[in-house]
Amino acid sequence: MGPSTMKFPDQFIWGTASSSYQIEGAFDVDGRGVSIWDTFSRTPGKVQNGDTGDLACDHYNRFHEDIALMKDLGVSAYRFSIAWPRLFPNGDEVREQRGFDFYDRLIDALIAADIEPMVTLYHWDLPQALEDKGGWASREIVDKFEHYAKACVEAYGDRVQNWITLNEPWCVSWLGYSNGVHAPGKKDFNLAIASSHHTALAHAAATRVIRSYKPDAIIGLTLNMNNIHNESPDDQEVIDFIELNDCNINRWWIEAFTTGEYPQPLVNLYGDRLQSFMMPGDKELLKVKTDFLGINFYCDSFVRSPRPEDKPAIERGFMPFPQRVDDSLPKSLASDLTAMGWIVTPDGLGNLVRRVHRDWPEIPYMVITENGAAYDDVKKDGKVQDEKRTDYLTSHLRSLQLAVNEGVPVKGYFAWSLMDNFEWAEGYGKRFGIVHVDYQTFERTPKQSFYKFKEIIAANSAT
Ligand code: PNW
Repeated sequence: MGPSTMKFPDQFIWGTASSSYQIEGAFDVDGRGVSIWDTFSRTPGKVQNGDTGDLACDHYNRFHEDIALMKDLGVSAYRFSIAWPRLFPNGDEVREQRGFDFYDRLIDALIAADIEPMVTLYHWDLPQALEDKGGWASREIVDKFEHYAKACVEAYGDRVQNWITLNEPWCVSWLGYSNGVHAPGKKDFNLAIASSHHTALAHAAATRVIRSYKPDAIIGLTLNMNNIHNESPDDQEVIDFIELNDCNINRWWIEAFTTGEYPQPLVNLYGDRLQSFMMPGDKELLKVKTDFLGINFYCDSFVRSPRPEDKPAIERGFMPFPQRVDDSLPKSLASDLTAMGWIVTPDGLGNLVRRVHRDWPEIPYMVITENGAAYDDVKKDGKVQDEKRTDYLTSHLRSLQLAVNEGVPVKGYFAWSLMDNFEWAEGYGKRFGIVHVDYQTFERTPKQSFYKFKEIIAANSAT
């Protein structure tokens, strides 16, 4: 069987993924409130080139065209997120009906195109008014999120079966509140610990409220995960460091919803700082039946005996992620980086889903909710020959397919991303799309990787 005829199970879900702030634009349309990314991107020095999501891909006005692209691609599902500030501009209980109506139109158009909507409730665009009250570092957020989740399931639950509560709570907590490279740009270890706890509680609360309104809903949590390799296996410091970071990135939210408890090494490290945010009964609140785990996979990490400049991060129990290019990387990997400076480790995807299945057999199944790569594409004669992205996608799919064939329960794969978009702190300079976007004209041009992905999907679709 050749690479283009990789065989996945007949029911396998093929999709593409996006998020509201990264593609919608229309920042001041139909009563949308201000989000933390509006504020952050307007703060000088926070986003490359001073880019903002004001216009982004203008998906708000062009979603029919984008659905037509997905139709051509042949996907059976689309993962997108709802912008909380469109529905509740001030983060309180005052609804903006025009915001609700937008997602009604989007969902109806997807269903009419026979594309299953998979809704992420939170992909980082928190109403600024809620950040002003402490955001994810304040426990109040849990009730606010539950209220928002309830409004969403009431509005869309008749048509949307698949729900993801939060996208990458690790990034929300550690990039947003500890190292400050993402909105709201805070740099406070304690706030990140608080956010790690409140996002876990919020997942559980939202899951319960969605299920109470829609008992047959399929509800998951999406985490960014990776395999962390030890390049200095004899160094106890490295062994400990990797364990802490595995707890921080991979285990924290999974163990919260499967057991109601956090990994012991981090409970020990955080000590009273964590206990001050915990309340009696939290164990029962954290544990919640979760139908699937969404995994966003970009690359593995490699660690070796730390250099002096890594020490401060290590003392905070926090590893730079994904691993920077430095002398810890095996040479063969360091030579072939994506435009993000990230390494390419296709075997990691198969190994990661094997690990999740082995360590948490109680998780019913996984979905790869993001996987992809940024490269400096060149558009020439109306074409984008993105060889490297094409190789990235096919090699990761091959790795995934081996694991699936061994019986590891993975039910779907969503490429990140349908189109080039606002890549957070990197602005528009980093392109992850399988469709090229011209930010002057908003013209969409499918890249070579789009046609390759289309071929793989077609070869795997029951006829
Ligand atoms: C994910 N990091 O984010 C997000 O879910 C997407 O919105 C994003 O566009 C995509 O990956 C590509 O970056 C991450 O620096 C962003 O550690 C940054 C990091 C990890 C994940």
